[in-house]
Amino acid sequence: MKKFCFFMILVCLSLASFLVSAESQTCPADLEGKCSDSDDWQGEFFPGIPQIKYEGPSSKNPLAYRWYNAEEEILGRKMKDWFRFSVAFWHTFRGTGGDPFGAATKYWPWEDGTNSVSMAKRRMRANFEFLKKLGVDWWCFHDRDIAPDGNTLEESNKNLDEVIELAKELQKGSKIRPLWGTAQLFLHPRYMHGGATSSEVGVYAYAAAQVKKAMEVTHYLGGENYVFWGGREGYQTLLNTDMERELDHMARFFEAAVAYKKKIGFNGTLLIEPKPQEPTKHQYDWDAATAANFLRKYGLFDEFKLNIECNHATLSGHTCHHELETARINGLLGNIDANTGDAQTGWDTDQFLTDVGEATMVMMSVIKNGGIAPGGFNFDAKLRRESTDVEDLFIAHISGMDTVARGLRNAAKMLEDGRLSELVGKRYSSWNSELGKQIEEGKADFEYLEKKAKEFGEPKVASAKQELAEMIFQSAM
Ligand code: XUL
Ligand code: CO
Repeated sequence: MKKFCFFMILVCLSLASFLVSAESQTCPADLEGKCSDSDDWQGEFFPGIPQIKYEGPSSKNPLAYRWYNAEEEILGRKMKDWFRFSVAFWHTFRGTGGDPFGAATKYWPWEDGTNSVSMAKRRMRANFEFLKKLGVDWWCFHDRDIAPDGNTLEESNKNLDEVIELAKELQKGSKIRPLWGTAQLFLHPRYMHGGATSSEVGVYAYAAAQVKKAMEVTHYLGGENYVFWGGREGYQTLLNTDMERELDHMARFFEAAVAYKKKIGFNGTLLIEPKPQEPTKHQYDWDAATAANFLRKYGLFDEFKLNIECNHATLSGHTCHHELETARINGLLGNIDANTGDAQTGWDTDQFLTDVGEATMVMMSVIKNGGIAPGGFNFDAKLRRESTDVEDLFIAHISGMDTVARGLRNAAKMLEDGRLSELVGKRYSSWNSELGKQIEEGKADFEYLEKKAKEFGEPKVASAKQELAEMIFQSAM
């Protein structure tokens, strides 16, 4: 009986997968499978979608920008240069809508249900059409998103080379380049204990070989940055972990990456992307301050910057604004993975940023930083599981771009208005005194301060004016 039940489950599962693959097609839906014989189909992937244009705030067209006007100058710089928007290949072209409880919900018409090299090439063509229609010049990738893993390192590299050659050809005559590339060191079971921090030396070597290749191809495509996100660089329990040794290994790994970057003449910025946990219980690049301390300890401070992701910020108990400011005041703000989390959900939901207040604070940091080039705004964000139309991919990016564009306009308005910086200046005005100057210049020891305290008597303490600060902030929205 048990055997029969198991057999029936198998039958049902294969029937279900047949139904699923019967739904997927190999070229756009409106061609009704006419291009299904071609391995490397080269038609239009988004036939119903026009070039996305700026139509202004009153437009009701979901396939138009309301706030993002690429060529318009804000604070002396074109909007497109403030943002340097990028599409994340892994979410937009590899996201399936699957979650730990449910199967994939997205069956893009160009997918044939395989992870073949020809499918990878078709996706790459779709990526370039998507970027062009959106008017975005950058995209980001992991090595294994864009090309299938092989049985050996050599085979994986060969697959990658084939897809990279196509990307090189497709970017000809356009400004499209990778904003950054990275190596996927978290999906394959070999990385279950980490890559650079694995307890197995062979895994460390394999991870190094993978990063070496990913850096080479990023450089070959004219990529501007290279990212390290250590999703499995951390621990599940300290009882079985030599944390000091693992952190030393991670530093050696980064040193080798710096040396190799210089050797191949890659001038892109190396970026560490902090995240506190998920998938690992504790990740070593917990937040911006932890990553900065790591870089300082190991003498790597001048070789790296940080890629701040807003949803990672909230997972570490901070706001995105806090993480951006921590990176900025340490001279480490290099790139933004522009997304947001869900206040009720509590994990890395990677949603498109749609909160104008949050976006305004993000842009306050970016303006103070003088921009983030050669970094940019990478939409490390995905459609919700229930959004399944091809046009949703466009709508989501347009909405995310418009949100930060509104943020930029608001932040600029606030700067020109001047009341907020006046409030902050006033709050610290006691520090403009002679004593304040002496302290800030390191010329006031404890004995001198005690003398001053006695001289002044009980100090006056002024209001922090938090509500007024919020009122001014609101009036710029
Ligand atoms: C995971 C995450 C990654 C990195 C690149 O949370 O953000 O996709 O951005 O590896
Ligand atoms: Co990210």
